Amino acid sequence: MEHNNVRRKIGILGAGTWGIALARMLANCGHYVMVWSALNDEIEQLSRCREHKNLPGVRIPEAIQFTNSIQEACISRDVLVFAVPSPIIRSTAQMAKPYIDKQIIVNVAKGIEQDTLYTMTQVISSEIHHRTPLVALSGPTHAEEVSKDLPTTIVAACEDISVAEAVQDIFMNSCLRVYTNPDVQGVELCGATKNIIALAAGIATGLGYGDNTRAALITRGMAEITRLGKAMGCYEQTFSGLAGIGDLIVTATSSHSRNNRCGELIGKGIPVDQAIKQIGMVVEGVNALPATLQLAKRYYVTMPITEAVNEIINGNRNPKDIVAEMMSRGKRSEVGNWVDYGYALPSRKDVGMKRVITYGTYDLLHYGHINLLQRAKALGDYLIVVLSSDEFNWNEKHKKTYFTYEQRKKLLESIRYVDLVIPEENWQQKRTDMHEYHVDTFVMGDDWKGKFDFLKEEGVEVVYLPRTPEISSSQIKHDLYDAASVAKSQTNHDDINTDPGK
Ligand code: C2G
Repeated sequence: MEHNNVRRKIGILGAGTWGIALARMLANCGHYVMVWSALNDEIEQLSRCREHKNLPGVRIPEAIQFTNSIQEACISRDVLVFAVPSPIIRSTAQMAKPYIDKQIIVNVAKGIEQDTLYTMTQVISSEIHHRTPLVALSGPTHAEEVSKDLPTTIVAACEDISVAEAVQDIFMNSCLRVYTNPDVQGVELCGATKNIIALAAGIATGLGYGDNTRAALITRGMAEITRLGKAMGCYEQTFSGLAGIGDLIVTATSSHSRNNRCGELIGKGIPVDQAIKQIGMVVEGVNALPATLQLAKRYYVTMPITEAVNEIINGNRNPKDIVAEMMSRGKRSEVGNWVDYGYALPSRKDVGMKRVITYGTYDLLHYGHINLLQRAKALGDYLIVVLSSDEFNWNEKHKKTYFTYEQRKKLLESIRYVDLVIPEENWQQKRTDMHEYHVDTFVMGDDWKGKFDFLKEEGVEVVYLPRTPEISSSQIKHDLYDAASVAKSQTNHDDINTDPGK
């Protein structure tokens, strides 16, 4: 196997299929590789037989050392690769912590921790507090094919490009092409959530559906993962890259994929726990469901395929019923905001794009406002904010805003959820606004609950969303005033104390 002449000492934590496939590749590149597992029998068997049960016919190089001592696997290594299943990443990091100092830490486990909602590098970092940023290594990489040296690509994601490039140098060879990416969170989010879509694809196959359905699930599945990633601040390009659509394609279309195979068994009517048992290996898509749904809720993102898989995995719904329900969902535009593409649609009824409107002063913009705007946008495809003019605020609301209308407008237009900002000049304009802007849904915080129900007569949905209780523009002004008063009295006090006349 051709590679550059970098020789490194590498510890692989985890002797599963992927850990062994990586160990074999790295050893064949001349690196010094030691593999650790907590399972003594597994270590003994691998060391003696030099073959992994899930990689039949693949010879494990004699040069690879095996150990059940995590200290031996970590000490004096240049690189440590976390290759254990996602549920034991945290405990493995706790065991390795005493023996970690300058090693580059690479994570290849794919998952999101429930409750903390941490990605795997975040879980490891929360345990070891490493000085060097961690690397997520993820992409369309079936271990079975890597172990046969079939051409493969992968992404080394790290916030520090020099560390990502160091890992690129170590792992790259004539069979594995490594790309770098600074978007660690996006790469790891893809790695975890694509397994859920692969479960869905397998379920569809098990139900007897064909390639069309699988292609639809892959495409719309990637769309919902991308929506979540963008809401979390990830790079959109990551999702159309190797770790995103690349890994989803390979996982959702291949018999190598445990998630795909497990889904197929479930689609054929085998109970979930029996299907997982029959696969005999960790089905990461099942592990990723709770955390992904928690993330979707936190970021107010709809993920219909993920929600459907969750319903099936938790045995609440029959797969066939769910597919029928998904096929009869409300009409949608695939691209969301046609207006962004230069289209001014005369009516929303024809194309199913939902237009949402909300009103407010939005002075001293704060996260309570952002929460409202984020949730309002999640109710449709296009969000119009009708912003109180300076005159309307002064004459009608008796508010003197800190920022002018133009300044407040500029702030709102910079928010990704906001598509259009127009002036609110009087209380009466709402009825005509509903028609002039082809509104489907009117949204306000629930401090206005009931006040605008009359707009239902204009054919729009009226939604009141819970306010963010602890923050308001007036609270900010109040707190700042108090702080200024305390500072002023402190200065006066100091002046008195240092007054030479005293
Ligand atoms: N909001 C919120 N949570 C907060 C503060 C505000 O959800 N902590 C919501 C409000 O309920 C409102 C929007 O953010 O839906 C804008 O709030 P304001 O700027 O205070 O708007 P307001 O002065 O209520 O003007 O015609 C309607 C008026 O223009 C609304």
